[in-house]
Amino acid sequence: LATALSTAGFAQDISGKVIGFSQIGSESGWRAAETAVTRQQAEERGVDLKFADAQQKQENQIKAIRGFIAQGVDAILVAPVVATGWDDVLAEANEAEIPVVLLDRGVDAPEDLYLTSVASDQVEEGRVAGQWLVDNVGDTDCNVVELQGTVGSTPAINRKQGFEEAIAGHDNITISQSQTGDFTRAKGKEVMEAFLKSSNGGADICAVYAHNDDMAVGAIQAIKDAGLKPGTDIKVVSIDAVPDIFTAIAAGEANATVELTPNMAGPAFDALAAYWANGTEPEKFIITESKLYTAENDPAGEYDRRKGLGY
Ligand code: GYE
Repeated sequence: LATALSTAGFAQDISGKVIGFSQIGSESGWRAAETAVTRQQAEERGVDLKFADAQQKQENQIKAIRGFIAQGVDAILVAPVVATGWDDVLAEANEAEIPVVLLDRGVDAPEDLYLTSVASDQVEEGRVAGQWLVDNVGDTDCNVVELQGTVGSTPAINRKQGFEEAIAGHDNITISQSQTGDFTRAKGKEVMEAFLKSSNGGADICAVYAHNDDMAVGAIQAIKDAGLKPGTDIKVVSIDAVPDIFTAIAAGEANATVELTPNMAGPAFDALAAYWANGTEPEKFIITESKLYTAENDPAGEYDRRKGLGY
């Protein structure tokens, strides 16, 4: 079978490899799907996946990675919760000659300390979301409230930057309030409630930009509780493309989302397979696609399609 797969142009056989995965936690629907897809990809390839849930804490991730090094795993996948503070533990893996692949978030560390990074272009995601707003508010004045992701994480930093780039030069669009909702539904709702209170009950808010769909779903609930119509009175644009946002889009309660695939492990395993087979160094950054979805893209169909993708 392995030969058949490689002659067909698929990845080389990596069955029997032991690979540690330090996952952040399960703060969002997207992350839960990423975990499910990673397990599925590992199983299909006969990889023995050692899974460690860090419950949102970098110290737990560092501990897990040190544990993987001590066990002598063949490779380590890590979704780094924040960007900084990884140099030492990555150097330890490097020293032990264990390749490390970053999944879905980046780090502020020398590039030679990891084999490759599989992630979306998060600045581009912010730009796509911002451009959607630019294209949909016309010349009217628009105060945007922003729900940021986890403080210090690359998706929060980059999605903010990309959105700001897209609205730059459009003086009618202003970010009036911006705060972290930690990528969770509960926090998104709570912060949105505070935004609504300090914005004339929401009358002064034209749109909410959430760094992920879960926070947008929380915000939608807060907007409804305040007696306003999400999607109409307050536009809602976010990132991830999880099933629940398609339900909201279908109901007219959310306007747009930017998709990133939960299958970051597939390209990671492919890169490791090629590296082990013949020493091929992968690209340092393997970038997945960022696609915009609105009510025009068959939200009900997209919901169904995602339900088959590990969500
Ligand atoms: O968009 C969000 C999650 O790091 C790209 O983390 C990932 C982000 C994703 O919690 O929902």
